[in-house]
Amino acid sequence: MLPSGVSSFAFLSLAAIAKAATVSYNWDVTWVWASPDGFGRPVIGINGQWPCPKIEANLNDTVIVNLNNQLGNQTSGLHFHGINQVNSPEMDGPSGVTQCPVPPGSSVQYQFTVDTPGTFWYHSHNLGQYPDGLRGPLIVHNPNDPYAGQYDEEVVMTVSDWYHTQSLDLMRNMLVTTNTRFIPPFPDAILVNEGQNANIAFNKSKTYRIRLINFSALASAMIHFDSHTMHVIATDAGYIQKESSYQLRISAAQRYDFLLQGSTRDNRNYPYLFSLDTNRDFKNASLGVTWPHNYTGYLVTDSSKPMNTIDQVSEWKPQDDSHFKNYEGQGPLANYAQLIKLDFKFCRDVNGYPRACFNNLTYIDQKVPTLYTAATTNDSNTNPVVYGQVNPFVVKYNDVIQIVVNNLDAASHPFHLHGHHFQVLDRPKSGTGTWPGRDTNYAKTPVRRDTINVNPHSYAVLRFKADNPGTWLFHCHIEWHVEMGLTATIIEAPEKLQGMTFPADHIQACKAGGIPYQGNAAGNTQNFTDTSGFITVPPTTYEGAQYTAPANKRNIPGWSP
Ligand SMILES: *[C@@H]1O[C@H](CO)[C@@H](O)[C@H](O)[C@H]1NC(C)=O
Ligand SMILES: *[C@@H]1O[C@H](CO)[C@@H](O)[C@H](O)[C@H]1NC(C)=O
Ligand SMILES: *[C@@H]1O[C@H](CO)[C@@H](O)[C@H](O)[C@H]1NC(C)=O
Ligand SMILES: *[C@@H]1O[C@H](CO)[C@@H](O)[C@H](O)[C@H]1NC(C)=O
Ligand SMILES: *[C@@H]1O[C@H](CO)[C@@H](O)[C@H](O)[C@H]1NC(C)=O
Ligand SMILES: *[C@@H]1O[C@H](CO)[C@@H](O)[C@H](O)[C@H]1NC(C)=O
Ligand SMILES: *[C@@H]1O[C@H](CO)[C@@H](O)[C@H](O)[C@H]1NC(C)=O
Ligand SMILES: *[C@@H]1O[C@H](CO)[C@@H](O)[C@H](O)[C@H]1NC(C)=O
Ligand SMILES: *[C@@H]1O[C@H](CO)[C@@H](O)[C@H](O)[C@H]1NC(C)=O
Ligand SMILES: [Cu+2]
Repeated sequence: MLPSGVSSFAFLSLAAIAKAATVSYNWDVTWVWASPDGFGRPVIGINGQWPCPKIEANLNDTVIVNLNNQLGNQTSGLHFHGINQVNSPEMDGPSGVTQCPVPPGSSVQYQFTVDTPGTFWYHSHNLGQYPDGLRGPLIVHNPNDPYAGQYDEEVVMTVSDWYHTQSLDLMRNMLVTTNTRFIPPFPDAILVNEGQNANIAFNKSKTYRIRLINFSALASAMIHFDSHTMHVIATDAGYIQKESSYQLRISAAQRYDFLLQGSTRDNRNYPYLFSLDTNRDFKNASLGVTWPHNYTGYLVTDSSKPMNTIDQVSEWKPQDDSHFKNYEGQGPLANYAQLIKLDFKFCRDVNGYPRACFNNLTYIDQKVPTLYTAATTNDSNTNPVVYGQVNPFVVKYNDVIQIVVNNLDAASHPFHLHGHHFQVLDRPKSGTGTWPGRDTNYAKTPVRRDTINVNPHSYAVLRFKADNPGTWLFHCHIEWHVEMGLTATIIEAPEKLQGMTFPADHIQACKAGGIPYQGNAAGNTQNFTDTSGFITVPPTTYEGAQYTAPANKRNIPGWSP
């Protein structure tokens, strides 16, 4: 995309006069050997390379990704995190929701318009696959950026937890009846820019726009730059009124755009510190708070000078991101028509396996992808029964919806909504208890995000307008909790989804995997409310929460059910 040697600034200026274009990527999903922290292991890459490439486009461009699954022994797929897929809900990507998992040897094309500028990412939304490496940045440049002129260059930084064991094995070890305390896998390392050598060439007479993305499966990161204040300008992909932060905490899947202004005080190389937060609640000292994985990188102003000072903070006290203000000064969406209250806690299924529940129900993947059910069940598609136990909530077109998440757990969890950037009306501190049921004292100019960290024993109040027909997941973005079923599905404006059609290659992926793509959750095309054949108990063997290999596919090389 961006030829090397051309600065991002030049790219932006050109973009201002360019008209909407199509950017295309031809990607084979492949196994690659990599050792980002010195420990070698197979990772999932693209076209034989890892880290995965960046997608880069201008506002209103069309992005096309031709995906061919060359893994040989696992299904795949891609989700474009934060892209709302207006008029293209079938391109959202989660397996079992908006498409069938792509079997080895099959291809699908993703095509969508990028109608919101900002910092996004893409990742597999199939099996517990992205912690194995299938993830990358997705940047949408804005020719009319309100902060243009306030920075000279752009830098994309990613941070993530990292595991030495492949996800499938981690998942199988986690989903056992003896895991009575719902313990997730703990990371072996922290990666910055998919490695551990992420110094930034820093010209102290310039200002940099840092686009920070958290690729984590579990951990959040704390961030601090020695002697430099972060001037935050966007959260996820929502512009905010510029605010100075000394420390930030970025949860899995969140993004921050901030400006770092060079300091001309001296010619030091300045360290910065990322600390992985694997604590249940870092604010609660009685829980034994530790910071086992740190990364120190440098803003390098002069590479001949030493890089040996370690950045340290006496205490992590990150800025409260729920107090940021949206750029336009918009108030909360008024007069909400529907309240979706989600009480989250861990739970066990009838076989004693560890699960996560909303309102005492865990998400159970069905036979037919939810969007395909919405499209093919005539006007029964407004009846939540036809979707099975995917925790469906049917909402009406153009209604304002309020989601309340009560986190009854002792750890914080980052919740993500597909298809929308919601307003964060309230997100009180840990230990506050459940939502009191009153709509008072909300943010006056609420921040817009697509992922919000909900504090332990506390809650969050979110609003969005149901103006984007589709089937959109609302889930915890800790990948291990997704696989435990911490997911609900918003069935948005189903009356507008009736009869919608799907690209032939997407249907072909279903056929190749032996998966039904019409009718209710069990594929019944005659009697939509007949629930026989629905999956009502989570599987007891882990073959990927989103995919059960049909019997006739189990002999593909390397597949070990
Ligand atoms: C992008 O598309 C929207 C909606 O069609 C339009 O209002 C806007 O001006 C476009 N922006 C650019 C930079 O092309
Ligand atoms: C740093 O930026 C200034 C202002 O743009 C420029 O004059 C100078 O040459 C740059 N220094 C280096 C080492 O690139
Ligand atoms: C990324 O998000 C995860 C999950 O919330 C968190 O544990 C981790 O610390 C974050 N990483 C960074 C560098 O903020
Ligand atoms: C990581 O950094 C934090 C904050 O400076 C510090 O408290 C902690 O001891 C460090 N951890 C390790 C393993 O060095
Ligand atoms: C979940 O189950 C508990 C215990 O059986 C019950 O007290 C609670 O009301 C249930 N919650 C919902 C939302 O149904
Ligand atoms: C801190 O953790 C302890 C032990 O789990 C718990 O009893 C207490 O309520 C927590 N405090 C807050 C403010 O959440
Ligand atoms: C669904 O609608 C189609 C088109 O109107 C019709 O042919 C079909 O019989 C209907 N199916 C059921 C089960 O009602
Ligand atoms: C559809 O299935 C439901 C549930 O099994 C049953 O009650 C109903 O009678 C069936 N409708 C028809 C038309 O067969
Ligand atoms: C799939 O193949 C890769 C690369 O050979 C291997 O590392 C991985 O363990 C295999 N996975 C399964 C489930 O067989
Ligand atoms: Cu979670």
